[in-house]
Amino acid sequence: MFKDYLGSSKQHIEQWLGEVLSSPNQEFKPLYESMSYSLMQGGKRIRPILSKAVLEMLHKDPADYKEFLCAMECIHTYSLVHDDLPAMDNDDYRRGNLTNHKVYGEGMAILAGDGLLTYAFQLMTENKTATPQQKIDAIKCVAAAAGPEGMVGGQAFDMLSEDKHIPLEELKVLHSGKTGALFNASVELGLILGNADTATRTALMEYANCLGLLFQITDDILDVTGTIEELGKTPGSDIRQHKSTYVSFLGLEGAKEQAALVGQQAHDALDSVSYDTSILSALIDYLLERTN
Ligand code: GRG
Repeated sequence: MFKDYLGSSKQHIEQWLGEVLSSPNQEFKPLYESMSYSLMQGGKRIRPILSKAVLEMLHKDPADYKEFLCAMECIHTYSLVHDDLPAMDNDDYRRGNLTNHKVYGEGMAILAGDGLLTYAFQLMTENKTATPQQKIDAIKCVAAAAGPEGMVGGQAFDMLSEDKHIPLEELKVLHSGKTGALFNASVELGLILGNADTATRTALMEYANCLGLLFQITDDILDVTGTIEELGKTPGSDIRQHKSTYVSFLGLEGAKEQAALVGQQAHDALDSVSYDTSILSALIDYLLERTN
């Protein structure tokens, strides 16, 4: 069952995360504690699960590439820690727990985020299975997705659009950076490390694009319907109520229809793939039906 697949994948990833993060000495322990607080605090682990599923589809053992999978989750976690800071969203709670800066202070939270981001790149270089060329390609792909061309760019655009209504086309650009880029990189990592052929790459990158968009539309829907489990927030209390979202453009029902349409496009993209895509296909439906 797909639910079991998700559960066991999450378990593997959390075990690998626990293995790779340990303080080299007593003096740095407080920093590692702050990094570990956010890294080991749950979350869906959807980005490394995506890379894992693509590797498995290509008949690779994901354990051989655990540093890359952990790197994706380190980068995602850093983005959440920094996003929660007073200078950004100023959130007190994440995943039902106090945010990093509320527990460790603002300075340490900034450093924990910096530590997670840079450690991700160190980790990828330390993998023993990938070839040097695969490492270069993978690191370039992840750097481009996380940096100013991708997530950081999208976050900056989001910050500058605060309290503004931007057109739908600009909203798509914003999210393709802020959220979509890491989804794309998660899939691309699997393709690079699994030596996928060109046709498979093209199809799966189309799938990844749809999945990132789908994730964002459902995020906007959940923000309104209030099923995102964030203590300290009531549905719609988020800053996004003053901003353009898929729900503000399309209405709740329209956004749900759009999510279903994009989900179908993701399924269509998998049609031409000659490998077993059942897990990737189930992931689309999981994201469509998610409640957190
Ligand atoms: C600070 C550089 C920088 C970037 C922040 C990720 C992000 C950009 C902001 C988070 C705010 C937000 C709610 C974005 C929308 C989508 C998103 C990334 C949600 C959180 O990801 P999930 O649902 O989180 O995968 P879990 O908790 O499951 O890990």
